[in-house]
Amino acid sequence: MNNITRINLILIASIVCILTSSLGLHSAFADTTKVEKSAKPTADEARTFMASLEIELLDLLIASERSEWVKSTNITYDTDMLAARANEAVMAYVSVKADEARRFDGLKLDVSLRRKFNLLKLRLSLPAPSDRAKRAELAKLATEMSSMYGKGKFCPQGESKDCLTLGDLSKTLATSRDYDELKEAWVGWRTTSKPMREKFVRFVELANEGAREFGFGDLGDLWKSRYDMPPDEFEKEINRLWEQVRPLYEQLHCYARTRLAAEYGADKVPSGKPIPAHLLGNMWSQDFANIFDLLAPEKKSAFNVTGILQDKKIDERGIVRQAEAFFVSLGLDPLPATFWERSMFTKPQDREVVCHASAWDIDWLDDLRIKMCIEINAEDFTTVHHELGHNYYQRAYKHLSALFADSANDGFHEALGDTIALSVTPAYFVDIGYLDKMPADSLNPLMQRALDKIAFLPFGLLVDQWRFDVFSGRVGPDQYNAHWWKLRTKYQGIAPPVSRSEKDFDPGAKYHVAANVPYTRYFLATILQFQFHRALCEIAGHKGPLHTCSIYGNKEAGKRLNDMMEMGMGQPWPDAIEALTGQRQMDATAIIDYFQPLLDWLEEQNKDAVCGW
Ligand code: X8Z
Ligand code: ZN
Repeated sequence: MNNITRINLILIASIVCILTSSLGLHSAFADTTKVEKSAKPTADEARTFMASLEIELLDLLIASERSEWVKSTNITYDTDMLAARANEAVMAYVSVKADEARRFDGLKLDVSLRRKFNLLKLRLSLPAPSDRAKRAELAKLATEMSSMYGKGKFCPQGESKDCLTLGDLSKTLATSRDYDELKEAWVGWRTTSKPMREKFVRFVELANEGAREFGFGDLGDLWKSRYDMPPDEFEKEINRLWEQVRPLYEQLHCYARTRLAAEYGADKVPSGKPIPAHLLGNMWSQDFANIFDLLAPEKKSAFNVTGILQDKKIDERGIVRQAEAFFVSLGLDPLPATFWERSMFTKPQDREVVCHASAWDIDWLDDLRIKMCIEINAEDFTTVHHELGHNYYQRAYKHLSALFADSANDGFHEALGDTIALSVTPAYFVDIGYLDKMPADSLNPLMQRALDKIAFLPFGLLVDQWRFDVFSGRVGPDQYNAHWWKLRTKYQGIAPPVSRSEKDFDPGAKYHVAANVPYTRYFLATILQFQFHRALCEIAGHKGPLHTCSIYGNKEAGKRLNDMMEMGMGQPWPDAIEALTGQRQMDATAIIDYFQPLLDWLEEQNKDAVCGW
C-alpha cells in the first residue's frame, strides 16, 4: 500500500474507536507491554519496548490492510465496518504506545532508536483526543466525510435520476468545449461537498485537540513536523521552492489564457484576469493536460501517447506489463505472480469500488498489488507507472522494521513512479517498438508534460496552505470558502465560473480534503522527480537536453535508485537524496532545466500579452 493509503488507513483507524472496548484492546496487547519497568527508564528498556511495539504494530497494520483491500474492492456496509474495526485497532494502539513512550523522553538513546520514538508520534495523520466520546465523534465525522465524497453524485434532473458520478463529470470537463456544459459539470460536482461543511468545522476542532495531546500546536503543525526539520523551517522551504518555479507557471498560465480566449472569446476569458476554473480540462484545474489540443505548439501532433496505445491495441493488463518491463529493464525484479492474480486493474461492473488509483503492500513483504480503473490513455499510462513506483519502493524497504518501512519523506514515495514516467519519451517508444521511427523534432511532448507538471505546482502547494490556515485558526469557518478561492486565485490565477458563498464548501470537492490526506507531498514530488531524473540521467551518461533523456535499460541508474529506496525512512531524508543526487536539499533547478526550451518559447509567445492576474 502506498503512503497515501497507509496514512488513510491510520486515519480510518481513528474513526471507529467507539466500537472496540478499550478493555478488549488493552488485553490484545497486554502480553507485550510486560516490559520490566525500572523506576528510572533505561536505554535497554527503551530498546525492548520499541522492538515489541514494531512487531505488534506490523501485525495490526497487516490485518487492517487486508480489511481495507476487501472494502475498497467491494464497498458494502459490512466491509466498511470490518475495515473500520481493524483500522481502529491500529489507531488505538499507536495512541496508547505514544503515551507510554513518554517515559523514555529525555533518555539518551542511539540515533536510530530515538528516531523511531520521534516517528511514532508523527505516524498518525489524524490523532484523536483521548476522551472516548470525542474520539468517537471525530471518527464518525471522518468516515462520513470520506464516504460522502466516495458516493458523491450530481443528478441534473433531480433526485436519483440520470445521476452523474465524478468519472462522468470529469469526462465532460476533459472533452467538452462548450462553456455552459462545462460550467454545469463543474458546479454540479460541487453540490456534493456542500453538506460536508458543518462536519468539517467540528472535525477541525477535534483533530486539533488530538494533535495537541500528541504535543503539537495543531494538526498542521504535526503534518509539517514530518520532514526532519522544525515546522516553521519546512514552511519556509516550500515557499522557497515555490518562488523558484513560479515564473514557469506564470508563463504557462499566460499562454493558456491567450489560447482559451481564442477558443471561448475575450469576454469569457479576459486578459490580465484569472482564468475561469472550468475551462482547464480538469475538475480541480490541477493540471491542464486535457486542453493540450488548444495549446499544442505544432498543430499537427507528431507524438500522441493515447493514439500509440490504442493503435497497439494494448489492454489494461498490457499497460501494467509494459510499465513493469521498464522497472525490470533497470535491473529490478519482476513483480510476484500474486501481483497479477490479486490486483484490480479494471472497474468491476457488479459492485461498488474505490476507483482512485492506489498501490498496496498487504503483508509489508511480497503481497504487492495495485487498484485502479484503468482506461487506455496517456494519463493512465503515467498513473500506472506512478503506482508501480510505490510498489517498487515498498519492496525495496521491506527488510526494515515497521517505523522505518516508508519512504525518506512522503514526497519521495509520490515521486518514484513519476520519475520513471519522465523516461517515457518518443525515443523510448521507438526502443520498445511502439513507434517505427523518431517523430520530427517538436515542442509538443514538452508542452504535454508541462501541462501536467508545471500546471500542477500551485495546486499542489495551496491545498495544504488552506488547511494549515484552517487548522491554526488563522482562518475561521466563516471564511472557509472565501479563503479557498483567495488562495486558488493567488497561486493558480483562476476564478470560479459562478459566484461562491460560505454555503459552499469547495475544498471538500477534492478527495484529499474530504479524506484527510496531506497534499504537500505531491508538490514536493513534482520538484523531486525532476531532481531524481537529472541525477539518473547523469549516471546513465545522457548527453543533450534533459527532456530527451530516457534511463530505460540502464542498470546502473536502476541500482542507484534502488539503493536510495532501500534506505526507507531509516535516516533523515537529506541523507537519502544525497545518496542519489549528491545534493542534500530539494532543488527546483532540475525542473527549470528540463522545461527551459519550452520556457524560452513561451516567453516569445507571451511577449505582447498582458501576463499575470
Ligand atoms: O492521489 C494521487 C495518486 C495516488 S497517491 C493517484 N495523486 C494526486 C491527485 O490525484 O490529486 C497523484 C497526483 C496528485
Ligand atoms: Zn501516489
